[in-house]
Amino acid sequence: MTVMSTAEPARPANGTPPDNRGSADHPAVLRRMAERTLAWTGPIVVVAHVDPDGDALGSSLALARALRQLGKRAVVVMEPPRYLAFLAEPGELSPALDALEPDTLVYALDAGDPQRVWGVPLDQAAAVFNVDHHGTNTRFGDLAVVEPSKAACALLVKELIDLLGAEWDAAIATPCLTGILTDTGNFRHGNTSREALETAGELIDHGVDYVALTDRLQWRHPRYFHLLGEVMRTVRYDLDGQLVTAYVTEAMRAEAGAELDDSEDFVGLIRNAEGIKVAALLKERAGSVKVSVRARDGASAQRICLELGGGGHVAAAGATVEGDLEAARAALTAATARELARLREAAVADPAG
Ligand SMILES: [Mn+2]
Repeated sequence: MTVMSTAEPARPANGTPPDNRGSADHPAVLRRMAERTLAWTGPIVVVAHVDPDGDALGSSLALARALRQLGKRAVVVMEPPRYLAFLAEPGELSPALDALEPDTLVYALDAGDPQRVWGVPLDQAAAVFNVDHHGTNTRFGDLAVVEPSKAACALLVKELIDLLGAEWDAAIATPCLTGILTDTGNFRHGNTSREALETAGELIDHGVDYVALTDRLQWRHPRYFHLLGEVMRTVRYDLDGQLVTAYVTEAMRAEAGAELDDSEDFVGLIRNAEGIKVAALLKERAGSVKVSVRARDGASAQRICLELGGGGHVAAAGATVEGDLEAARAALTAATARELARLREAAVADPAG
């Protein structure tokens, strides 16, 4: 959901609208991916973006489990946050790899560019297959399927697993549904589609314990709620109440405990502030600030974050800004002001729209 500010030549320049169109040939490319995967005799490594979320982990686990069922040597390389770790079996996830075995196929899921991919030296891969739903994806890899219209990468993985011919069971369907649930905010965000709901229904038919899954996904560490209290104390409104921000300092996180890495939730909470168009959580990290942005009512989190050197979706995006919290908030506020001005101009140009 969020994107590093690492310089990336293939990324659209600041101010250039990202390409949010899908590739018309996506079913054909997915078929080609499935064919090449079924013929692959070497190891297969499944990875996703840094700071993995439910879609990153869920998509990866579902695909790797399907591949192993088909007799492939497949492993997920990932360190998930604490609240998602229950999805993986003990020992199922590999720590970061310094080197790849010869003839390794790497699946990069839910990751917009090679710098976002966590845990493998991509340049050592015999082939890289890129499956993603971020409009800012650079279309890297030997084969790339990028569909920004998909609510979750897990929806593309669902299609891919069908094409691979794996037999669906609860172990594969549960992480796949997790990706859909978490990227749609439990079917509440604007990306919730008929496809997302229908696919969820299909996955539930494969044996997912839906009530247990949604309940478990919302569990948080007892100390999380103390951190939540601290962060909510920092809530501030700017731009005539249209921008709400809150922040997490390194000191707050240190006090709460290093294993408490669940603060991505907080931006979803302040997004519910009445009257706002843009919500942002600023997370202080050594020398930089990670900014998670949510937008509604036609405002684009993606445009704001592209301006800050990041990327993502229209409704949810992120960036990493160099400097301290105040500098990051100033840059965010300026970018948001420009985005709100763009919206007002668009409304004047097309009052009906
Ligand atoms: Mn995703």
